[in-house]
Amino acid sequence: MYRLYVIPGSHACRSAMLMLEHKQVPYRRVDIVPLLHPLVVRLHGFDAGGQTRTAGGRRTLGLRLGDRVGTVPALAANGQRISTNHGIARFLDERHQQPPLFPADPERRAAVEEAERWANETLQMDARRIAGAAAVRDPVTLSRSAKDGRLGYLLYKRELARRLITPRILRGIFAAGPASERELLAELPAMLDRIDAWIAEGTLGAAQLNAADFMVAPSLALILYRPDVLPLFEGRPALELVDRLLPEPA
Ligand SMILES: N[C@@H](CCC(=O)N[C@@H](CS)C(=O)NCC(=O)O)C(=O)O
Repeated sequence: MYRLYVIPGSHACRSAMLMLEHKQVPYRRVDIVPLLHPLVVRLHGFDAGGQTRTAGGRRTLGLRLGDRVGTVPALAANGQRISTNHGIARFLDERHQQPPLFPADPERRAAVEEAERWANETLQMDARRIAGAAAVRDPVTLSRSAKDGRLGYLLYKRELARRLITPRILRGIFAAGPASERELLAELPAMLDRIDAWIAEGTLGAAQLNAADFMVAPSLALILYRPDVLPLFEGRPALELVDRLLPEPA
């Protein structure tokens, strides 16, 4: 059986979980303690798939280390080791053709790949930094709201660990903080407009979901751990997409 290495509550990891569930491929989820995850996946034979992540245009030491050592999600599949959602999506589509993660029509596939690329390179990091800025500014409130939600608890089960460790990770590795928060929040409506436009043209949120849907929805779900941003989402197709894939727990 496949094994998927994740850290709890990670939006990036939830993308891979959604893709495996879409394919109805049985898998065992292996939770790693956050911060140890680059090392643990490395010891299991993974690398970081050659990515070069940036946060606000910066390659922090943490990002450089992670890109050298390993990232999650990481999929172990009968002796093969597949890193990154980009790799996992393509591996799954090759091995398990139905239902597909990418449209067969080349033009539609290119549109989905463009949305997937933006979700991977821009939205995934911005989502961390938007939620992260709130954690840095007010660790007590965010550690409480991160107790559960669309992605489950975020990173650490214990509130004290969420309060003490999470803001340090977000500030140190992902350069989250007050200066970038203003900028990112100002850009958020335009980001949501972009997603709504993709939904309107059928690239996202169609009857047949695709890899880009599974990349976009978890990042929006992470942003929504901040209740103050909800008014920006209200009435938008982007919110319907998150509600469809990752409903708020009752
Ligand atoms: N964009 C990649 C990267 C995923 C990613 O950045 N994962 C984070 C956890 S949410 C990670 O493993 N970080 C390790 C580090 O930065 O050291 C993907 O979607 O697979």
